[in-house]
Amino acid sequence: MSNDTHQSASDMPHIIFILVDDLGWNDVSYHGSEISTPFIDELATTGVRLDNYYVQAVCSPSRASILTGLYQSHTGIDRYLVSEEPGCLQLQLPLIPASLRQNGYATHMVGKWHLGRSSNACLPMGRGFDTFFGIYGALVDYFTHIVSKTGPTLSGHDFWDNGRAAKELVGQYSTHLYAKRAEEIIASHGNGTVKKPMFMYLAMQAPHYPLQVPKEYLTPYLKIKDPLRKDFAGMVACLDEAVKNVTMALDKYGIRNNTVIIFSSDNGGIGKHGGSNKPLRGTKHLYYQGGIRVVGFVNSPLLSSKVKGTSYNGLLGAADWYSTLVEGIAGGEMNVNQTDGYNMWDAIRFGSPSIRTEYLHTVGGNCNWTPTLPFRDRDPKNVPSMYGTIRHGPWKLMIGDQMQQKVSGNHDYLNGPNGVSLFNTDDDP
Ligand SMILES: [Ca+2]
Repeated sequence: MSNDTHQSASDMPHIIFILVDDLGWNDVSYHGSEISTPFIDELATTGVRLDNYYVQAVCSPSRASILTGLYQSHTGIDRYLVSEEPGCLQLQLPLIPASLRQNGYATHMVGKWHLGRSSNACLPMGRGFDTFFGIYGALVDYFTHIVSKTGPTLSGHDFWDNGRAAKELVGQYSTHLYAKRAEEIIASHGNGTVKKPMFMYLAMQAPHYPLQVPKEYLTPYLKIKDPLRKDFAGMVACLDEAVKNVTMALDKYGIRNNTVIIFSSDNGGIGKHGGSNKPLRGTKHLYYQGGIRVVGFVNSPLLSSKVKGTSYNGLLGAADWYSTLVEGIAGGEMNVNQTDGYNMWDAIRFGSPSIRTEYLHTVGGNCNWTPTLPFRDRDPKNVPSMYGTIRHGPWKLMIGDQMQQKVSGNHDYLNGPNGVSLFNTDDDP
C-alpha cells in the first residue's frame, strides 16, 4: 500500500479501461493519420498521452499482462489463443476485476475476452467480472457474430449476454452494441441503481480483422485507394463515434468528474489488415516498436492541471495497469503474491518520473515453436534456441529470429548479425 488512507466507496473513482484491437500508431489523427479520430484525439490531447508505453505483440498476451500485472513470461499466455484450446489464463492468478471487486467495485466487461473459454471458470464472470457482454474468442463476424473459420478451429455463434447466447442481436454491428451496453452500465451507476464505484473493461473488437463496417462510415474515405485501408478507416471512424458516445454518457449521467478513462491498443497495427504504424518499424506479431509501442492515454478530471494536455515520456507497460488501477486509482489492497508492475498513478497524474527503468517484453528458449503463433500455425522446422526482447532505459536488446513470424511485406531491416539487435529507441524507432 502506497496510500496512507483508504478512500470511502463513494469517493473511489469510476474506471473505464478502453482496450482497442490492432489499432496502429498511425491510425489516429493526433499522430498524423489520414483517418480522422476527433473524439479520441480530444480525449488524448486534453488528458495525458502515454508516449513511451508498451503492450505485447498480439491480442491474448496483452490482455493477460494487463489483467494480471505480470510480464508475458509469467502469465503463461505467450501467443494468441484459438477456440479449441483446452486451457486458459491460469486460474490461480487474480485479475484486476477480482481485486477491484474485493475493494468495493462493481465490475463489468464489455467486448472481446480472448483468454480462454474451455470452462465457466475460465470465462470473464469466472474471473471477477459481475457482468459480461461480448465475445469469448476472436475473429468473430461483426454482424452475424459467428466465428470466422480460418483454420481447424471451432465455428459457430460467439456473442454472449451474461452467459446467455445473445442470438437476438444477430445482424447488429458489434461496435454499436458495445457502446450501447457501456452507456447502459454508465446510466445504472449515474442514476444510483448501482451504488458501488464502477470498473468497466471495454475491450472493443474493432478495428481487428475481419474488416467490416456499416457503409455510412466509409463515405469520408472513398478516396482511399487501398480497399483494406478504406474499410479499416471506416471501422476506426465508428470506433471513434463509440468512444464519443461512451464519454458523453459519463457527462449525461453526471459521473465524468469522478471517472478515469484509460485508452490503449492491445498491439500494433498490421498492414495486411489495413493498419499502419508509421513511422515505427515493424507490425503486430513483432517486438519492433511498431508491434508493441501503441496508442495510449489517460483522461480524467482527476489528473493534475499541470499534466492535462501533455505527453508522459516515462516508461510504462501493460503489466503496470494492475497496480495502477487497484493500488493507485482505487486506493485499494493488491491481494497478489507476485507482480511485475508498478503503481504509475502518481507518475501519470502528476507527471513525476517513471519508477520503471526496464521492461521485459518477452523471453523464451529451447522451444520448437514460433513465438506469438498458436500451435496449429507453428512450423516444426523452425526451432529457435532462444529468443527475447528486453528494454533498459532507451536501449532495446532483441535476440532470436523475428523472421519466423508470419508477417507479409518488406522486412529487410529485420535481424542483426547472429540474430542479435540493439536499438536506441530514442532515435531508432
Ligand atoms: Ca490485437
